[in-house]
Amino acid sequence: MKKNESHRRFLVTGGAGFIGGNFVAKVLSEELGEVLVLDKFTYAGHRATLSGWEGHRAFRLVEGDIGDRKLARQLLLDFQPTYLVNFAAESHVDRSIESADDFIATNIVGTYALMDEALSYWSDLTGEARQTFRFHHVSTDEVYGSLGATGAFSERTAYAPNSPYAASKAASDHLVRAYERTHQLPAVVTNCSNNYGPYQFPEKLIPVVLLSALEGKPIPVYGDGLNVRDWLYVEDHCDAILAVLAHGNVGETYNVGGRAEMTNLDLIHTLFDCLRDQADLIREHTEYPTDIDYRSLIEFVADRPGHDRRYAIDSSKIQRELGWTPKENLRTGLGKTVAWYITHLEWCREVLKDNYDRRRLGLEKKAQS
Ligand code: NAD
Ligand code: TDX
Repeated sequence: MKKNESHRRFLVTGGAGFIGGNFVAKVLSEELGEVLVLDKFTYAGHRATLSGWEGHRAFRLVEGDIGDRKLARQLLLDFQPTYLVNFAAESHVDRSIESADDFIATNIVGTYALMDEALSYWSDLTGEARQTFRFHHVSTDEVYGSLGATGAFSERTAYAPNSPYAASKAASDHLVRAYERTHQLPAVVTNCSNNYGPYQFPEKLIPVVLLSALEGKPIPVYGDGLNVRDWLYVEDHCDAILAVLAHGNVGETYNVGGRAEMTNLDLIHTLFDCLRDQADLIREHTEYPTDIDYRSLIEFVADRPGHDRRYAIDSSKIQRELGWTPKENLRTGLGKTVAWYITHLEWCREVLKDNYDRRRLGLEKKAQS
C-alpha cells in the first residue's frame, strides 16, 4: 500500500492489542490513512499500547464491544471506513482451556454481529467506495490443527481445530467465508502463524520467557519443549495484511508465515543468546543482574491439554500472488524484540497491574461463577 492512498480509512477492531496496536502504528507512521480503533479493553487491550498516537490528527479511539451492533452501526456510518480489519478476539489458548465463554462471545458471536453490520453498511455504498471496501478477518494457523514431522498448512488444508480458542476462530472463519459466498460481502481472511514483537501481552511464550529470565525466575516449559511453532515478526504480518487489503482477491484466504520453524526449547535458548548479547542494554535500563545462567531457570511443567505438536505455514500463495515476503529473519526479529522488552519494562508493569499475576493458566477447566 502506498502513501498516495492516504485517503483510506481503517476501522481497526482490537487495535489496543498486540498485533492491532502494531498495525495502527504502521498505518499512522507510514501515513497510509486515518485510523479508528474499536476496542473493549479486555485484560489484553491497553491504552498504553496506543499512547504514542493520542492527539494524532488521523487517529481516534472508541471503547466498545464488536458485538454491540448499535455502536458498530454508528461507527460505520460516521467513519465510512474503506477497510474494516478485525483483530478483536480472545487470543490465548491457555485461557480458552479455563473457560471458553469469552471466546465464543467475542470470536464467534461478536465477529458475526460486526460482520452483519458491515454487510448492511457495504450494501448501501455506491461507486468506488463499494468496490474498495474490504472486511478483513485476521485469523490463525491453529484452525488447521496439528502437523506431524513434515509438511505445512496450505489454504487447502482441512480445518481441524484442537483448542477451544482454535475452534472459535475456525467458526468465525467459516462465517466470514459464508457471508462472502451468500451475501457477496467483500471479505478476505488471513491465517497467520505465531507472531512475536513489541507489545505482546506477557502471557505468551516469548514475553513470559524474557520477563522470567530477567527476574531470575523459573521459566515454565510445557511438556518436553519439543513442540514446534513457525514464528513471524509482527510487522511482517502487518505488511501482509496491507498487501491483502490493497491487492488480495475478495473471497480468498491467504496463509501467512515466517518459514521460521523452531522447537520451543530452541527458541528459548535463542532468547538466552539475545539476552547475553544485550547485557549492556540490560545494565543500562534495568536493575537486573546479567550474570545469571539462564539455562538453569528452565523448568519442565505439566503439558498443555490438547497441545498441538507442530505448526508450519506454506505462504507460497501470498508470496506468488501478492509479492509479500517477510523482511525479518528470526535472529534479527528476536534481537529487536528482546531490546524492546528490556527498554519497555514499564509497559509490562502497566499492562499486568491489577490484571494478571502471571500464574500458570489452562491446566483445567475452572467452574464458572
Ligand atoms: P491480543 O489478545 O493481544 O489483542 C486482542 C485485542 O482485542 C485486545 O485489545 C482486546 O481488548 C480486544 N478485544 C477483545 N474482545 C473484544 C471485543 N469483544 N470487542 C472489542 N475488542 C475486543 O491478540 P493479538 O495477539 O493481537 O491477536 C489479534 C488477532 O490476530 C486475533 O484475532 C488472533 O486470533 C489473531 N492471531 C494472533 C496470532 C498471534 O500469534 N498473536 C497469530 C495469528 C492470528
Ligand atoms: O509459559 C509457556 N510455556 C510454554 O512452553 C507458554 C505461555 C507457552 N508455552 C508453549 C506452548 C506453545 O507450544 O509455547 C508455545 C507457544 O505458546 P503461546 O505463546 O501460548 O502461543 P500458541 O499457543 O502457539 O498460540 C499463539 O499463536 C497462534 C497465539 O497465542 C495465538 O493467538 C495465535 O493464533
